[in-house]
Amino acid sequence: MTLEVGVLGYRFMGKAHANALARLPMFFPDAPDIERSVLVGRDEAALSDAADQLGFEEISTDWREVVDEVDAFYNLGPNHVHPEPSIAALEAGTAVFCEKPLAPTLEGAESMAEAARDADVPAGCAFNYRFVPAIQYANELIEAGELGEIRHVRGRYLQDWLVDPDAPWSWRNDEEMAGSGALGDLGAHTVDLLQFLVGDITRLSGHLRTFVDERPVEGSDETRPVTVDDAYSAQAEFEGGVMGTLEATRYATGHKNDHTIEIEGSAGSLRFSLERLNELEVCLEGNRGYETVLVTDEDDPYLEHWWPPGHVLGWEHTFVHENYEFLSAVEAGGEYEPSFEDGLSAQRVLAAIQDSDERGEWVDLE
Ligand code: SOE
Repeated sequence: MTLEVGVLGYRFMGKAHANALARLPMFFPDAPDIERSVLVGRDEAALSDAADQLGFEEISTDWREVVDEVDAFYNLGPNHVHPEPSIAALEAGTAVFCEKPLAPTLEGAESMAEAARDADVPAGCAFNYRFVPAIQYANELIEAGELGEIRHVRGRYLQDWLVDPDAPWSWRNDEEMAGSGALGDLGAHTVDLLQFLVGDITRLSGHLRTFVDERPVEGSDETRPVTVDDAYSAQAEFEGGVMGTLEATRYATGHKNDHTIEIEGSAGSLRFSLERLNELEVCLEGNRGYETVLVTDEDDPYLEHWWPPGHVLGWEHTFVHENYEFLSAVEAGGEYEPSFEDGLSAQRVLAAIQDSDERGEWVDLE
């Protein structure tokens, strides 16, 4: 069986997923056969160039024509485009893979999760960082009880692309289109990773801040308002009383894409940094401090598909791994995680952080 894949979006995420789809037959021979069938966008000329470059057979400027024609629909557009086409695809019985955050608003995410519950096909939220081999290894250590009882978690995601007040306005600065700023764009990753590794957040206190209120529109004299946060921080309690702190910003000068996770338990601890994604720092019982484990052995998660030990992987491989799992679930008619339910769970946390910031008090999650 060949799975026909339709992809909405051809910029950053469109390229990351198209690259993954192209790598699958080369490196994951047991992955389902796929066809990069149709690329969806609005600007016909740009779309046509992108389709040639990314290896798609056809283009369409109307997602309505595509959602029930393909076996899997990838929604890689800006956040405000996530709900409607994804719900339409699920209602047509087409599997959906949607970028994070699941939606700009909690209501949007709830409708998407409801459509996913009613559908008989996988609905995945593309939290690609779960598929870093070192993160999968960290999860194995935690599940095997190597850290003992977990007490503390810390997650921070630091970028600096908005430090310059003249950096141009984009949809990522707009509440209608993005929902939130650093919170949804970066915080969604941290929330998902920590909930994946440690368990659900049960209550939290959040803080948001916008540092620059308007930005220039590229190629014009106009400026537009920034209506989302530039940074957030939160204190959170996880299931079992685990204490957590989370933060993200687009103003951390010198930090390009710096996502770090730290977890300490009664028997051991671990640290992960996306900037050194082939490594996991671990301190296990009996250790006097941390040791750095290179997670590139053949028996490490996904590594048998790639290069000999020590021949490191990069950011793009996380997309190959998630596409492999998602498309395998589509072919088998099975479950895929992270699902829309996981996307909704992260969205509830994002909404609670906003709510807490507005109310100036701790907020409980149900
Ligand atoms: C931009 O801030 C961005 O590309 C995010 O949208 C991605 O989700 C993250 O992985 C890297 O940074």
